[in-house]
Amino acid sequence: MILPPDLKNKKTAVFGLGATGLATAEALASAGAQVFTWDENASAREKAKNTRFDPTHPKHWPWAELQFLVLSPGVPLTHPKPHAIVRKARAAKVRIIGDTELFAMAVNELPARERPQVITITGSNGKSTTAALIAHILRDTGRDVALGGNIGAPILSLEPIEKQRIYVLELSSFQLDLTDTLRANTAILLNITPDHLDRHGDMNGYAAAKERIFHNQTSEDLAVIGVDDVYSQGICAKISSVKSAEGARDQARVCPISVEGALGHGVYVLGGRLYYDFGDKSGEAGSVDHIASLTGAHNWQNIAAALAATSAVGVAPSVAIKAMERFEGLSHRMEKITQIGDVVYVNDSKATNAEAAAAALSAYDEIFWIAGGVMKEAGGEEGGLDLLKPLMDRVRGAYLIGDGAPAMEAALAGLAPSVQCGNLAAALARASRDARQSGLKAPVVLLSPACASYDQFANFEDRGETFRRLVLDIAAAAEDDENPNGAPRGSNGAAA
Ligand code: UMA
Ligand code: ADP
Repeated sequence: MILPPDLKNKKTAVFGLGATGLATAEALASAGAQVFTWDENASAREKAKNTRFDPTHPKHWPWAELQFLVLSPGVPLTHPKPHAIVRKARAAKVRIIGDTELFAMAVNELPARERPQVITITGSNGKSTTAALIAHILRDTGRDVALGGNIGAPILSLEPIEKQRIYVLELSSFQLDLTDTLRANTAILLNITPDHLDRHGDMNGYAAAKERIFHNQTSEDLAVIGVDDVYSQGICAKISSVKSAEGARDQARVCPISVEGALGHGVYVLGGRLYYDFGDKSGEAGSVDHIASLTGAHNWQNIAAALAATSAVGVAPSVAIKAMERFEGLSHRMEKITQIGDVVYVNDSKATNAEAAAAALSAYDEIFWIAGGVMKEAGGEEGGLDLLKPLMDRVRGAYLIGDGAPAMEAALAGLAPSVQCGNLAAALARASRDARQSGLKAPVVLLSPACASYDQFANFEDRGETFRRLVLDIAAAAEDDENPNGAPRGSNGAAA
């Protein structure tokens, strides 16, 4: 656990008792604070009842004495409108922070020589993959690493702060909005494409939240910035120009990354090969198009960022590439579940927006595509479907589910054969049958929804796990068909 600075006998409040809130309440109490908690959901409150965090309605909190209010990232800070608790805290002049800020306070109070290295990662897509990849490379090369943040483990639940430990933190735009003093030794912005616009108002608000990842950096620090989209390019240009215009100003070194063209300075991928130029050293790190867990050009962006970040803590590029070859990948991101006959089944449930689904659709040629759910606002056409239209020549069938199915079917009319299937089980059954009967050489049944999951599932993990279970049922049934008498099988899986 990471303890915030001493809070003995201080009063604090935590709103939201999910993963973040519970870990925060523990950490605050361990730092000596009295903690007032609340959650709007009765079952979340029930879980905390009769513990030392027994929830108290905010109307009974000692607002005049609160040091701060720790807000969970899922609670609206500004849009669609500030949550009532936010308005109440502002009226009472109580500082609103997130768990990331408590981590920052804990690091900032240490003398410079005792501070650990902090690597932060944000972006619309690729954050978890990049964070996990960096943690993997660093562990593979013998470093002590703590990985957490939006990827799942709440920041304050990580291993205590030690100088030699490297903290690799995935940060969402929600978490960035709730920290003011975090300084990353290396901060990474991968990309900015439409997502979470309901929470940030518009693209400018969303990009401004992402840009916060570079706040408080100094000339000793590194800003790694993807330059393949206009919003990230703008941020890169802004940070770089401050540096050149006001040479003396304390500003991070900038390392641009691209998978769309060569760069004079930075890290880029061309034709599946990774190149770097850090000023003091440059060269080719090696080929990256053979790493099975990092398929698709979008993953090259994650690879480039990981190379820049790990180089900054002394890992040689060629060593980093070798370590990447041993990366196993994350579940629900273009994860191959199995192959039945010629048909490959891929779980990309984490593709909750159009950009992520476009990345997956670009990676295969004969696709039986399962998509749909809750469409995201995309600052233009609903759900960002315009982006997907040029990829429909790869789609042999679109099997649509959930709330977004009618709109998706209308948008895809004439571009790909599509059918509304209602739920995932029905969509998978049809996609699987069509793929098997297609006679194509390498058909792929791909779950890459381009939508959020909460109309039919608890979250993207639940959707991905349901897909996995259903696919494995199909595999078992196929095996029974092949081997109806249950004859024993050899150790290689072939019928004995
Ligand atoms: N709650 C309220 N009122 C509200 C909103 C929420 O009372 O208006 C309560 C809920 O009833 C619930 C709790 O707050 O009990 C949930 O809090 P939360 O939504 O902030 O979720 P946590 O469980 O704390 O998880 C958060 C991140 N969730 C969000 O940002 C929505 C997790 O990222 C993260 O892994 C975790 O902290 C640890 O850092 C998830 C996510 O969906 C994976 N992130 C978004 C994304 O990746 O797109 C940003
Ligand atoms: P995040 O944590 O930002 O949501 P993930 O690494 O979990 O990112 O990947 C989410 C989805 O985006 C997956 O469907 C994955 O295939 C796709 N994806 C991963 N990296 C990128 C990238 N750099 N650009 C676009 N899409 C990506």
